[in-house]
Order: sequence, then structure tokens, then C-alpha cells
Amino acid sequence: MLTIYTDDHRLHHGQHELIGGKFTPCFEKPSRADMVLDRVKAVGLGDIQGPRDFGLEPIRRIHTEGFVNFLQHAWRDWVATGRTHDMLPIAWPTRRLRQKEPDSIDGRLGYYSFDAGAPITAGTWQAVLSSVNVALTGQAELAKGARSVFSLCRPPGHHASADYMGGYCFFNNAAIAAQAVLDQGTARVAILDVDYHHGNGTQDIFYDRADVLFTSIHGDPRFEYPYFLGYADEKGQGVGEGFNFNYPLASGSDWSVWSLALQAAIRQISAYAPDVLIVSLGVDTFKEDPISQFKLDSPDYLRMGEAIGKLGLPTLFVMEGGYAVEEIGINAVNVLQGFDSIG
Ligand code: OKP
Ligand code: ZN
Repeated sequence: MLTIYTDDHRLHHGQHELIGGKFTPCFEKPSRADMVLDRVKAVGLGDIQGPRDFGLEPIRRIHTEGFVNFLQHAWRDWVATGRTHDMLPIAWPTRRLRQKEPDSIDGRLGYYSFDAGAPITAGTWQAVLSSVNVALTGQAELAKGARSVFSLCRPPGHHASADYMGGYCFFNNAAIAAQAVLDQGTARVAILDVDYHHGNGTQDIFYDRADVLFTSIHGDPRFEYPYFLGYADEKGQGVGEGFNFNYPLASGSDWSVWSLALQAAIRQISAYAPDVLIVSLGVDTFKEDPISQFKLDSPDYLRMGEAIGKLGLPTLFVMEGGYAVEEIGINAVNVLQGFDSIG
């Protein structure tokens, strides 16, 4: 399988995040992608290619102009107010507050986010653009006829929606790639989000659409981040009704439980008969993940890849989460090798 990767992800390196009320070093760090790339090389998964530059147009198909402008100039506007440490928001426009973009950079930072989990640093914009280009280059290679491609994106994307960032995510790489597929004349795309956390951004982007099926297996939002989306009764709306499937699972779920949800998601994807499958590939379902509560083991990821491979669809894997850095490469690449083992 071809891998798309660039070192530019290292330009984004946040210092701290809030975990359980404590300011903690960021779990979403450059070594994650380095470890995955090392494993891709170690097993000889296939060629490794750098991304091409697709510019801002494919991003604007998913994200609003205001949000794109904010992110592009956020660091400049922050530094202009005399600060050079990471940007983090402190207030959000929740119920009964004004839904109006303020002029100040601090106000806009809250306006365009849903949590304080996506610090902006000096190199974030460039890294975020490179992550989108990695996804879009993978999509372009798939369109040329590859059976599957691995886009080793960092930072991840599935928590980001049209006009907000959060949860380590800025632009939604998988959604931008899905829209690019459709814009090239393909009718139907399915997204399978196997990250431990619900892909709230991806769901939100496609919630009222029938041309993208969204399926997600994740920690039940009754106890797990992002708390406010990802319930089983969210089925889509308008023409999108019946094209959104959530499989929230209990804390402690292992492969015996998780694989049943995967089979259910795979049945929905099969019934939808998409032209292309995009997998939001998070491996924070691993038993040793420091911020997650599922119990998948490394060999389970081979089984996951095999099950996805049996769909027989052109498949783009887009890297999302996974924070057990020592095993992130083995687990992510196991999915790809499992997939490749199915003719
Ligand atoms: C990003 B991705 C943990 C705090 C949660 C945000 C998690 C973002 C995960 N108790 N902080 O989906 O892997
Ligand atoms: Zn996650």
C-alpha cells in the first residue's frame, strides 16, 4: 500500500492540554507520526510519497470562509497582541450567548472552537495545510486507480467541523478528501470512523446529506469526550436521514464487543454500495492508550483490516488518533497489512 507523508507535521507541536482539570503535556505530538512512518518502513508496506499542494479551494468546499481566514492569520493576530506562547480559547458562545464573530483575536479563538483542546502554535497553519494535502494526495492516487492508500495525516481532523476546531483537530482531512471524491464526479462515499472518539466534526459536516454515509464506533458520549454528539439515535436529517450510524460502546469494550459493532457498520456500508470508502483510522482503541478506555490488542488490528478489506472497495485510510506512542505504529500498520492480506 502506498503511504503519503511529509515531515511538515512537526511544525505543529502544542505544549499543554487540559486533562481531568490538570494542565498536561499534549498527547497529540510529532513522535506519533514518526512512529507510524518508522513502522511503515520497517514492514516494507510500500512506496512513500510526499504530498502535492492543492491550495485552499478543496478546504473551502468543507470549511467556512470565516473559519479558514481565522486559522490562516490566527498566529499573526495573536503575536500582534504581544504573546508568543500557544493560543488557547477560554470562552465559547454557548446557549443564549451572541452567535456573532467578535473583532478581537481572543474572541474569535472562542468563536471558532468548541473546546480548549487544539492549541495553535507558530507552525500550526503550515502543518494543518500539509495534513490536508496528505489526505488529498492520497485521494488523488486512489482516483488514479490504486486499490488503497494510507494518508499519514497529522494533526488529525475528525473533531473539526465546517466552522470550528477542537480535540486536536483543525481542518477535517477525511471530510475534505470525501468532498474531493464527489467533486470529481463520483456519486457515493462512505466514511468508517474507527477512532476511539466520536467523529463529531465529520458527522456534523455530512449530517443532512445522502451522498456521504457516516458510520462511527466510539466510546459512549454519556461518559466519553466529545460528550455532546455520537449517540445512537443520531440518524441524519432531511435527505441525510438514514445515512448516519453511531455505535457507542461501553468503557472497557474489547475486540469481542468492538468487532460486533464493526460488523454492523460494515453491513450498513455494504448496503449503501459506495464507490469509495474513507477510513478515519484512529488506534486509540488500544488497551494501553493513555486517554482511552477500550481494550483492543495489537493482533485485533489485523482482523480489523481484514474485515474492512473484505468490503472490496477502493479505500483511503486517513490517520486520526492513537496516543500509546510505542505501539501506534504496530497497531496502525497492522490494520493496513490486514487490509492488504485480502486479495
Ligand atoms: C482526538 B482524537 C481525555 C480528554 C479528551 C480530547 C481528546 C481528543 C481526541 N479525558 N481530550 O479523536 O483521537
Ligand atoms: Zn480519538
